[in-house]
Amino acid sequence: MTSTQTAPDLDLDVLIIGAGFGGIHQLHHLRKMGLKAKIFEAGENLGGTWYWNTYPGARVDTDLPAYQLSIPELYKDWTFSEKFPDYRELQAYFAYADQKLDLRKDIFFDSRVKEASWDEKEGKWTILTENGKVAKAKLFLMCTGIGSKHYVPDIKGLDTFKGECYHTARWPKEKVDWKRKRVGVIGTGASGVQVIQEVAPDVDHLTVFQRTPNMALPMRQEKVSKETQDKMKEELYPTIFRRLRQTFGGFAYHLITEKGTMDATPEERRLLWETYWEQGGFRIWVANYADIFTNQVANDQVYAFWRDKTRDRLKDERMKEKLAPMVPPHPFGTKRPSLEQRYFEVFNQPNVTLVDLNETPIEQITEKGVRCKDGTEHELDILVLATGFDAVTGGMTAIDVKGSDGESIGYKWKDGVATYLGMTVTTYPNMFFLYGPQGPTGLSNGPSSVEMQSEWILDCIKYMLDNGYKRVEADTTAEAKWRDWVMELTEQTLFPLAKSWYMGANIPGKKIQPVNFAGGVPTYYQHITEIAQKRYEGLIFE
Ligand code: N01
Repeated sequence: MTSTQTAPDLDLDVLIIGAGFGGIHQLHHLRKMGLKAKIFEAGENLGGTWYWNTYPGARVDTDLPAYQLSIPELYKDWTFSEKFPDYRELQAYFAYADQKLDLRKDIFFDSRVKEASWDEKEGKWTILTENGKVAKAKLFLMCTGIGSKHYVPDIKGLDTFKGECYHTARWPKEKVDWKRKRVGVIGTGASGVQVIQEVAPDVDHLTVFQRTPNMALPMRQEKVSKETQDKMKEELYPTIFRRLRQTFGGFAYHLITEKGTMDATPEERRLLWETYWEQGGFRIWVANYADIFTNQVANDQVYAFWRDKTRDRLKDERMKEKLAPMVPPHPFGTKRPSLEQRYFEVFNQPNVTLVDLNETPIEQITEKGVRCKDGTEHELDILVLATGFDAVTGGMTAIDVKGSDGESIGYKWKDGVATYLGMTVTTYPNMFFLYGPQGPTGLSNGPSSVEMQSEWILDCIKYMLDNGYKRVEADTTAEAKWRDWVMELTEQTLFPLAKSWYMGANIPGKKIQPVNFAGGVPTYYQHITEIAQKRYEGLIFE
C-alpha cells in the first residue's frame, strides 16, 4: 500500500466503489442511517454501466417500469419516454436521481480504485485510487457491477489499424460519424446486435464478424405517455416492485413451473409462444416453461419456434443458416438473448457482409482492416469491438483487494470463485458486494437484484451497529456450502453446454464455472431472508 495521508474527511464509516444503481442505493440509505459514506467512482459522472456504454443504439433490454430503483421519491416524479429507454434517457435518470437525492456531494468522480486492504489492528479498510486519493473506512462495499472490466481480445495487429477503433464499452464522448463509412463489428452479443442495427441504415458497407449467432428476440419498442405512467405509478408500481422479488428473473413476468413444455399440447405451446412473440421483450426466455432450461427436448422445441420465425425474416439461404441454423449452436437461452428491433433485416441489405469466424477466423488486423484465414482483407474505416466483458468477477478482481491474510481477491479466486450468499467472502472482513458473483446477478434484472441485496446488506450493517459489533466475516463452512449449492443448481441445467460469460467461458484462461446463482430470485430472496432472521447464520460477528 502506497503511503499517502488520508484526508480527514475520508476517515469514513463506509467507502463504496461505483456510482451505478447499487452504489447510489447504498449511499442514499447509509446516509439516512446516519453513517458517513462516500463513493469512489471511476467515471466522470453517475450511471455506472450507462456512463460508459454510449455506443450507437445502446438501450436497456428490461421493459418499463422494472428498470429503475423503487425508491418512491425517485419514481414518483420521473417519466421515461419509451418502454425500453436508451442510454441518454438512463443518463438523464441518473442526473435526476443525483439532484433529487443530493448524491454528488458524497461522490468522488474520476477516482478509479486500484487497491484496498484490510488492517486487522485498526479494524479498517484502506482504499487507494489511481490518482492518489486514500480513504479509510470501517466498512467497504464493492458495487462494481457485471460489466466494469471490458474485454479486448488479443488479436494480432490490433494496434496497427489506421482507421478508428472503439470498444463498445469505451465509446468516445465526442460524436463518431459512421455515415457512408465502411464499418466492421466484431461480436454479436447484446452490444453487437444494438450497434449493428443502429448503424446499418447509414453506412457505406457493414461487415459483421460473427462467431456465435445471437438468438435475439423482438423488442417491440413503444412510446409510453406520461399519463399512462402517472396512472400506473399510483395503482400499479408498488405491486410491480414487490412482484419483482417473486419472479425467477426479477422481471414483471415469471417462468411457468406448473407444467413442463411437453405436458402442454402443441397448440397450447404454439399459442403461448405466438402471444409472447407479439408482446416482445424477454418473455419467451424468462416467462416460458421452466424446463426449457433443464430439458433438452423442451429446449429444442422453443429453439425450433425461434429459428423458424427468424428464418422467415431473412431472404438469403446462407444468411438463414448462419443466423438461425437448423441445428442450434447451444441450447436456447443458455447464452443471453438480445432484444432486437431490426437486427435480422440488416442482413437482407446488399451492402452487408456476414463473416463466419468459425469458417474463416481472423488472422490479423492490418492497417486497412481485418484479414481472415481465407485470405480476404475486409477494408474498414471504423472497427467496433463488441467483444464484451470479463463479466461479474472482473470488476472486483481488477482491484488489488487484500483481506485479513494479505491475499489478493484475484489470487484467491484463481481456481474458482467462492462467496457466502453472493455478498461476502471469508478473509475479507467488513466487506460486502452486490450484483456480483454467486448472486442471481446475470440471470436477473439489474435493479431488482441490486435492491434486494442492498437492503439485506443495509439490514446486516444495522444489526452490527445495534449489537455493538465491529467486525463481520463469513464462516468458511458456510461459504463452502454456498459455493456447492451454486455449482449444483447450474449442473442441473443446460447452462454448462454454452460457452458464455455466465460460465466465465468468454475470457481465455478464466476458470470455467457458473458465476451466477441459478435458483432464481424468489429462492434466493427467501434464503437470504431466512439467514437474516436466524441472526445472520453463517456470518461471524465480533
Ligand atoms: O458481450 P458478450 P456484450 N473474436 O460477451 C464475440 C449486458 N449488456 O457486450 O459468442 C471474435 O455477450 C463473442 O463471440 P462468442 C448483457 O447482460 C446489456 O454484447 O463468444 N469474436 C460475442 O459475440 C450482456 O449479455 C445490454 O462466440 C469475439 C461478443 O464478442 C452483457 O452485457 C447491452 C471474440 C461478446 O458478446 C455482455 O454483452 C449490452 C474474438 N476474439 C450489454 N471475443 C442491454 O441491456 C469475443 N467475441 C441492451
